[in-house]
This record gives sequence, C-alpha cells and structure tokens, in this order.
Amino acid sequence: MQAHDPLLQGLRIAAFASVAALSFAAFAGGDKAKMMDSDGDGKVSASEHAAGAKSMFAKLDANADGNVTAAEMDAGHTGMKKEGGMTSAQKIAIIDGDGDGQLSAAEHTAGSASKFAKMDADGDGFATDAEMQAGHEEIGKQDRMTTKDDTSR
Ligand SMILES: [Ca+2]
Ligand SMILES: [Ca+2]
Ligand SMILES: [Ca+2]
Repeated sequence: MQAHDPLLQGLRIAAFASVAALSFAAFAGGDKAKMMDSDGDGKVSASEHAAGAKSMFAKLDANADGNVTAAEMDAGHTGMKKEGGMTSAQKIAIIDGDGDGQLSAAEHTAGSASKFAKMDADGDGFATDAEMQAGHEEIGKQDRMTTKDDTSR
C-alpha cells in the first residue's frame, strides 16, 4: 500500500535523482582522466598530462595568438566553470608568471606540470583517476587560499 503513496514515490524519485547527479559528477572526473590517458593504461603519465594540457591550451586560445585571456578561458570552459569555484581570471592569476593577466603557452605548461606533481600523491610519475580527483579537490582548496591572499594585497 505504501508503494502507491504518491508522496513516498516522489521522495524515492528525488533520492534517485540526487544519487544519479552524484555518480554523474564522479563519472565526469574519471572521464577527464580517460581523455588524457592516451595509452589506456588507466593512469595519466606526466607526458600524457602535458600533452593534454597543451591541446587544452590550443583549444582555449581562440584567436591563436599564443596567449589565453580570461575571456578566452571563460568561453572555452563553459562546461566546467565551477571547477574550484574560481573565475577564469583567478585561475590565470595563480600561474601567470609575468602577471600580465594572460597565460602564455610556457606559463600554462609550467602551471600544468606543477599541478600534475601535486596530484601525483605517491610520486610515481603517474596520476590515477583517484589521485586526479583528490588532487583537483585539494588544488581547488589551495587555490582559494592563494586567491584570498592575493586579493588582500
Ligand atoms: Ca597512461
Ligand atoms: Ca589568445
Ligand atoms: Ca602571463
């Protein structure tokens, strides 16, 4: 009899929807790792990560002038704007070595390499799905702290 209670059914559907949303988020994280894992061994090597970063940079640099601006990053990252809860300008500021508000390919490469080193928790030169997800969460936290320090200047 309870199974036909419309309220209960509504609750069940809501519970199912939130579980589905959670597993979708986890899937999206794993998907990113899979995208970079070009030899398909289930983990991302430093060079696979660098190659992924390079193609990401090329994709973001819409006018192909060798620099990625905040506006270009906004346009290219629409699907993952919420990553780390930061704006594109804030993300750029973290790895913008010369502080011109744009990312050169070299700045992006250096930033990605240090991101990879942070993600590779056990230091074996490979980032697993789990390390990448944990790393992105951790980096998001650190970035927020860095950003906070920056704005107080
Ligand atoms: Ca691999
Ligand atoms: Ca550009
Ligand atoms: Ca720069």
